[in-house]
Order: sequence, then C-alpha cells, then structure tokens
Amino acid sequence: MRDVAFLRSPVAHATIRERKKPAGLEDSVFFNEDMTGVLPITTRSSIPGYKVSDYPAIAADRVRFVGEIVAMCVAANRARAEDICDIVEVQYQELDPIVNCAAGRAPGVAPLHEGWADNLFLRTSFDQNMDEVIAKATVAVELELSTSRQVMHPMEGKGVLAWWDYRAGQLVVHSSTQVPHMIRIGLAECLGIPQAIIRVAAPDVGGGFGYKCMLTPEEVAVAWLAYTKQSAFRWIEDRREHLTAGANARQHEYKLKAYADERGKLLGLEADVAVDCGAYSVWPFSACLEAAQAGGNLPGPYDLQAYRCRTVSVATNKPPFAPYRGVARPGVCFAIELTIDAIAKAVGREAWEVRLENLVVASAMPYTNVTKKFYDSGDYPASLLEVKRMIDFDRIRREPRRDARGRYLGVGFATYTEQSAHGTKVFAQWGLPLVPGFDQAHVKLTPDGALEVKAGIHTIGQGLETTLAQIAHEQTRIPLKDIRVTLGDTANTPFSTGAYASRGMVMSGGAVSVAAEIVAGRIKAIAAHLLQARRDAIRFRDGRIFAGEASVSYEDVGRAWYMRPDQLPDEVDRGGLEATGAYKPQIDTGVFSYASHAAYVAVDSETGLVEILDYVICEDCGTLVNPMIVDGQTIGGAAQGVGTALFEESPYDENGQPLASTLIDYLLPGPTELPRFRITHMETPSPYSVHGIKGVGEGGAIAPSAALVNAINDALTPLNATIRQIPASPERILAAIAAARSALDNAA
Ligand code: MCN
Ligand code: SMO
Repeated sequence: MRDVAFLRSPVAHATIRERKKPAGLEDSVFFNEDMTGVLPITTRSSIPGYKVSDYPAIAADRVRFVGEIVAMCVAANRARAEDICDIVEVQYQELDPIVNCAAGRAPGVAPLHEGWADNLFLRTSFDQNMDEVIAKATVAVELELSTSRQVMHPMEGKGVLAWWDYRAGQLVVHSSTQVPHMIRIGLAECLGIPQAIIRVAAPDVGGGFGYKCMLTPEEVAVAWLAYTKQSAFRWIEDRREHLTAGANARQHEYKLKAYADERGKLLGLEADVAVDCGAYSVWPFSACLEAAQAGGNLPGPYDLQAYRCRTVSVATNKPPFAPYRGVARPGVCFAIELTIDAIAKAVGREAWEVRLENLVVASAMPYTNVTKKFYDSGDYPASLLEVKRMIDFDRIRREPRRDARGRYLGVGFATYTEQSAHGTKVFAQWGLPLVPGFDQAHVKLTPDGALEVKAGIHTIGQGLETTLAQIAHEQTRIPLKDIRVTLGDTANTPFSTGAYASRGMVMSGGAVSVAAEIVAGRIKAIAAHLLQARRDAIRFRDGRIFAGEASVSYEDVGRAWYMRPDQLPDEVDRGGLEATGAYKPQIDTGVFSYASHAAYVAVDSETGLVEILDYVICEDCGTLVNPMIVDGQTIGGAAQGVGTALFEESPYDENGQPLASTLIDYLLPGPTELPRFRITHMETPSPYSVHGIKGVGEGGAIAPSAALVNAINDALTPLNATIRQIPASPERILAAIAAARSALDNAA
C-alpha cells in the first residue's frame, strides 16, 4: 500500500498557468489531465434558477479556494509523498478573490464559474400575507445578525483507503463516511464504472457531524488511483487540511424585521438571509441546503401567520460548505430567538412570557406552519416552562444582577423545533439528485438461535449498534447479547442513503422493526409446530419461546428450519428465517422533535469572559429508545453548540487566506469550558412514525448560541450593550460594551 498526499492551492483564486512534475517522479504525481474520463463532482438541482458548479477532484486550469487540490502525490509513506508535493512546480496567475457575501452579491461582480449570470448558486423567496400585517403592527424591531464560519472537527478526521480486490474483481473503498451506499453511487458516476464493481465498506467511524455525508474529491482521486493502478492507496486527512480545506459550515448573515402587537404577539417577520457557501456545490446536497433550511425553518416553533423571506446562496473563494450538525438551524434559531428577546424588550415584558405568547400550543397539534412545515406532535410551551423552573428563573430575578466579583448575571432562553428524518417529499422539493425513499434492513435468525441485523446506514458514534439491536429485541425478544448488528458495507447490507438529517433511529429503526417483525412471525410459526400449539398461543418470554408452560429455545427453531426441515411440514413458514424490511413514515415530511434550553451566565465586563453557571435542557424526541444515548447525543450536541456560541471561528483575510489553520487559532471548547448540562426528557410519541420515535442526533447543537447570547444580553442590560454576532468572544463582548458606552457619552 502506498500513501497519498495532496498538493493544495496556496492562493484563493487563480488560473493555473503552468505545472510541472519533478524529473524522475512522473509516475508519482497526478494532475487533472491524468485522470482521463473522470467527471467532476457535479450536483444538479431541478430548482429553477439553481446554478451548477463543476468540482473536479484535482483542479484543471483554475483554483477557487486555498486548499483546493492541485496535484496528487504518491510514495511509500506520507512524509515522502509530502516531500514530492514540495517539488511540484505550479505557476498561478492570481485573480481577485471574493471573500464575503457582500462582495459576492455586489452588482457587476465577476462570477466564480463560467456561464453564470451572477455569482449566486441560488435565490429563494417566501411571501405570505406580509402586507396586511405591516399596517396593523404596533411594534417593529430590526436586527442584523451574523454567525461565523466553522469547521467540524470530528475526533477522527476524514480518511480513505482503496484497493483492488482481485478475487472479487472489485474496487474496495474504505472511507470514513456516514453514507457508504451514496459514496458508491457517486464514485461510479465520477469514475464512469458500474456500481457492481465498487464496494464501499466504511470502518468504525470516529465522528462525522455532517462532514462525512458527501462525496469528496479525495475519495474520487484515491479510488481512481486504486482502480487504474489495481493496487492499494490511502490518504489520511491531517488537522491542517481539516481546518483549511474542506469542513466549512455555518456562516450566515441575517437582516430581520419583526412586527408584533403591544403584548409581543408576533404578527409578521421579514428576513433577508445570505449564506457564504464557498466555491462549489457538494454532492449530493448542493451548496443550497443551508439556505433551503434557513428559509423554511426561520419561523421556528412559533405561531406566525405572515412571513417574507429572501435567501441568497453566495459563491465565495472559500472551501465548499458541508452540512454540520443542525444544518442551518443553529443560525436560524439564533436569529429568531434573538428577535423574540428584542420584541420582549420593546414591549417591556420578560422574554419567556413573549415566547409563551407565541409558541404553537399542544391543542393546535398537528400544526402546519407558514412555510408548510407539518409539526406532528408535542407540547412546546411545557418544555419552556420546564426549563424556566429548572433554571430557577424566579430566584435569579429576585437576586442581585451582579455577583460578588462584580460580574454581570443573566438568563436566556431558546426553543426550537427540529425536523428529523426528512423524507422523500422534502428532498424532492429541494430538487436534489439523490432523494431518500424507503430505508431497508435485513434480519436473520442464525441456526444457533442468534439474530443478525444488517442495515445500510452507518454508525458514526451515535449508538445505532445498540439501538437497532434494541428494536430487533423489541420484536423478537431475543436477548440483546445474541443480536449482532452490521452496518455500512455495501457488499453486506441492503441499501440506505445513510446517516444524516437525524434519520437513523426513525428510518433504519423502522426498517429493522419491519424486518424483525416478519422474522418474529416466522419464528412463532415454527415454534408453534415444535410445541404442537396454536400460533396465537405462542409467547416470547425470558429469552425462550412458550406455549403455556412448554417451551423451546430460539436455537431449537433455528436448527429445525435450517438443519432438520425433514421434521417440519412443508407449509410451515415458507419465507424462512430471514427477511428484508423497508420503511418510511406514513408522512414523509419528517417528524418534529423540539426542546427548550435555558442558560445562566456571568459576564466579566473587564475581560469579556463568559462563565456558564448553569445550563438546562428539556427535550422531546418522541419515544426514547435508549435514554442514556439520547442524553449523550444531547450533551455532545450542546457542547458543540457552546463552541459555536462562544469560541469557534474560521476567519479569512481580504486575500481569502484562512487565518485559523491550527488548533491554537481555532478554539474548541474542552471540559473546562463546558457546563454540567442538566437534562429533562418529555416523551410525546409521534403518531406518524414506528414506535413513535423522532430523531435527536442534531438537536443539542441547535439552541446553545441562542440561549447563551440571550443570557449574555440579559446580563449586559444594565450596560445597554447587545451582542449580535457569534461567537460571543471576549473581543466582541468588550466591543459591544465600548460601543454602548460611547453611544451613552454621545447622547450626553
Ligand atoms: N436515539 C434514541 N431514541 C430516539 C432517537 C434517537 O435512542 N428517539 C439514539 C439512536 O441511537 C440514534 C441516536 O440517538 O442513532 C441519534 O439519533 P438520530 O436522530 O436518529 O440520528 P442518526 O442516527 O441519523 O445520526 C446522525 C445524527 C447527525 S445528522 C449528526 S450530524 C450527528 C449525530 O447524529 N453526528 C454525530 N450525532 C452524532 N454523534 C456522534 N457521537 N458523532 C457524530 O458524528
Ligand atoms: S449534519 Mo448531520 O450529518 O445531518
């Protein structure tokens, strides 16, 4: 096996004038023109006005971000491959870079891609009843908000190892991915070879968070190499590559105007949303998923009747945008929740009261909101009141606003809905090339009475090995220790589009439930014969199968069917002891989880430092399959949310150079920065999914920015300072305090 290192562009925007392989190393260096017949990664969408960008695995004659691959170098080990990168000669003719949304949407700007009329991947708009509202409203508030560019940092970075399996006649690609079956489709399209000769087998993946749910240039390049050379190659991302070349997310800008009555009842919302999408669309989700989610989800958990929203997906000279845990909703929740607090201030009420005034109530469920989202079930106000109780709001308000060290104290709330397990209709509406349908799973009783469960989804740390086994156990009562779950190998599992959009538990859980129920029925039929009992008298109990007091083991059933069919009548279940089940929910627009978060913070006005004194969460993801895992998901997500709120930022300078290229510049929260999250669960089963399950994988990450910044702003009320940008770093907090002081001085 040989190692691959990629030579990456040092400039944000340039044409490549000349490139030269080092003498004697011609066979170890690959340029775009060497990959004959390989297609660029191209994501089409049927949405009117959407513009296509071709993203070649190795740049052809133009580079569009620092970090874009210019050459692939191969050697016996990574160090030598990197040495070869150093002596490849490339001449760049630099072009003006587009480094932010304002520049990218300015009239007359030269578009990043040939044939584009302007520099936007897409514009979208909603307009519902707005004009009627503006006249009626007594209160109007305006806000300008922004969220910073982030990278995702799973503990294990991206990696791909590909080899040619002579025995099977197959290209085998081991990729650290959330979506093995999708990667197989994508690779086949780009390489122009049949899917049947590609096997994608994802290993145990050490975190994905969205970064690993798309086809990457590195996967295409390394797979091409293994296929053409019929040999083994690997590439393992290092942290600098991760920070600068490929895991970008979250950068949004909002201009909002909200209209309300004198009690703070929200009457209408106008929004202009710009997303800094980077240079290319990723496959299969495109560059526009963020804006699609932002426009659709901005109304949040609120009863809002009038809405006008324009979104633009701006092309910039930065790495492409990938979905990141929460996908747009952390930004959207920040935007709407700061708006609610601004309205509360304008009408002189507590923010939680104004939330309560506006939340969709339980008696209105199911509720179709102004952007046609179908909120299936739940009690949003109850979750808000619960976190208010947990954080002990009344005590906080009775006590002084400053602590013994003079720090300012504040409390903030945020409530959100999380569309989970979005189904066929949702993705089809976004016009995407790959729309999820039925998820599938295969379940088999082995001759020794154990259960094999195989699903095409993958596990990236979210515990599906455990929870899918729980579902299979629920149907068959086979002891958990005898259930073995296999995931994420296209040669070994039925098709699933994979793990993303908080869909695993609902979709694969549903498929396992269907398949296991079929197998359970067949187990009963065979057991009934062995026990000479009626089928409806058969019960699963204590790891055995009973008819009255007589019982057989699962192994007896397995052995009878596979090894001694001579002892069974022919009509006893012809289907056998294995089945493939397929599942999608009755309504495939997604089931809506929700949660309220509340944060209590101390802000030091001298240093700008924020300490989280308490943080509470009340969440509802329908039926909890595994409460311990759901706690883990919620805590992990909220930890990342704290990073978004207070620390993480990937800035670019005016030349499009990334300024955070090490973990010294890019601050990740560690245990000392994180509070002890306190969690309460509500459990409202969805009427529309199997076992009433809703997704929860992304939820924790959505609300922390909103809850924490609302808390910071509450703390800073005596100083009249407000934060409108995240992360709320010490610099931004001190700047907000200074701005408030100078405004006061000017007034005086
Ligand atoms: N679960 C449960 N009961 C429920 C719902 C979920 O016990 N009612 C459990 C299940 O084990 C499920 C997990 O919680 O696998 C997450 O639930 P689900 O919402 O179904 O999410 P997925 O399985 O589809 O996982 C993907 C999701 C996403 S989109 C991101 S991003 C994310 C996340 O999960 N990335 C993660 N959680 C992560 N957790 C870890 N450790 N690492 C990541 O990369
Ligand atoms: S960002 Mo999660 O992979 O949908």
